[in-house]
Amino acid sequence: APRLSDRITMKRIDVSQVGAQQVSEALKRPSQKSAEAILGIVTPIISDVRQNGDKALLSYTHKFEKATSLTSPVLKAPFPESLMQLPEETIKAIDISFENIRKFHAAQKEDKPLKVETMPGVVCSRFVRPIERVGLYVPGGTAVLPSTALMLGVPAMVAGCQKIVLASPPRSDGSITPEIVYAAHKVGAESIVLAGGAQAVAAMAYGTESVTKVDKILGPGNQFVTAAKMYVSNDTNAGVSIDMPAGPSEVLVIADKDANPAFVASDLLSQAEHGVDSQVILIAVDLDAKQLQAIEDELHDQAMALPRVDIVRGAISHSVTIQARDIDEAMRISNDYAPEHLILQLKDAEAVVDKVMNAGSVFIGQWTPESVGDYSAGVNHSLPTYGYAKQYSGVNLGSFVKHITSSNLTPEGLKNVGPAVEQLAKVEELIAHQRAVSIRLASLQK
Ligand code: HSO
Ligand code: ZN
Repeated sequence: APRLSDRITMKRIDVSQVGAQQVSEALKRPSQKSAEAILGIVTPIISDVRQNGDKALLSYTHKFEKATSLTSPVLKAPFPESLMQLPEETIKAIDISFENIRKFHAAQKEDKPLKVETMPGVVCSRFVRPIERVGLYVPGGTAVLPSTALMLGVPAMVAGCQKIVLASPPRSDGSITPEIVYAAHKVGAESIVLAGGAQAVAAMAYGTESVTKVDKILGPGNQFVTAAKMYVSNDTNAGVSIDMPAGPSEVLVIADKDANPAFVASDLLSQAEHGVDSQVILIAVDLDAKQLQAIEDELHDQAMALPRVDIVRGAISHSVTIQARDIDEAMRISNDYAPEHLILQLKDAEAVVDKVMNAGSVFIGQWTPESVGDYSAGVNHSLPTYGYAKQYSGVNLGSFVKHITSSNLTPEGLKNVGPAVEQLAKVEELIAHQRAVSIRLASLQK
């Protein structure tokens, strides 16, 4: 166990002194429990909720959340005013954040369908429709996260999803944080499922007597929630999809000589305080020993003053400072790591954005801490972790819609494209396909 006085410091690696192998070794994410072990735990819970509905769901909430007084697992809208009593400043903060998130996600709307005439008389188009019912998982655990309710709920509202179901584990007295109820109210959620973990995911995937079955489940969560989301999305009986695989949160800060050591340290710590499994990476571009020391001193001093210093210690123990020679080297390492959050504390940060290939969300320049994006700037904070920024986008308006395509041909269009279809159908020996064209072309000949 760490002593209170133990220095909070990240290990250092100098790229010019070690091989590429060692750099990537140092950037390994903290390993996760094996998928099978977790699945072994969540599978019986999922089956139980699927078979026994509300009764099973409630019993898990009694057991895991200790909320033994809870008698109904669902709160239906309209939510009573008494459940969203909040200080004026909190309401104001939620309202401002709500509005910025709404603006940014509304701007992601495609205002008119895409339409292309691929050949004369052959018109292809693509249009958007909202996913009808969505389930938004808002984690409980060591911190209450009303911001996550906004990050998931606002785009669902903007997309026009008809049923927004929010799930979050209740407190041990069976109640739900008023901030979350207020956020649910603002986004027009139809209900709040008072449950967490695999049981909440199962309830939304299959539906119960009182929980609405949804078409897609989104939101971060611990390994049990993630495993349950993976499980139900693979079960064709559920007919449900998910946003993305989720792992512990992480940040990568790239700082040069221009960066303010106190700012850099504060950004590293705001990620480190999320959880002992969080990872924070600093890439120091051409900093000398004195500058590195200044950041490390700040990190220690600021960390010691934090209420969550014990969590910070855990996170920092598997975090690292990498000394790079120049921006290009730093960006190569960053793109390879594919951070959930990338903070550029660089002299000309904006010019470096072009070099970003893999990242969930980028924070540009010294006046842009990650916290602004976590809460209020307007960008989404539900982002790909664990290297999945290589192939996934963060939650956005597109996460709540599907695209439908259509084709529309005139007789001329069928004459133009028909022969190609007939020939390919012949090659595939699918004669009904061929006939569907030839029968029409023949009728045009008459
Ligand atoms: N940084 C977290 C989001 C969050 N921060 C919520 C504060 N509250 C993961 O992106
Ligand atoms: Zn955060």
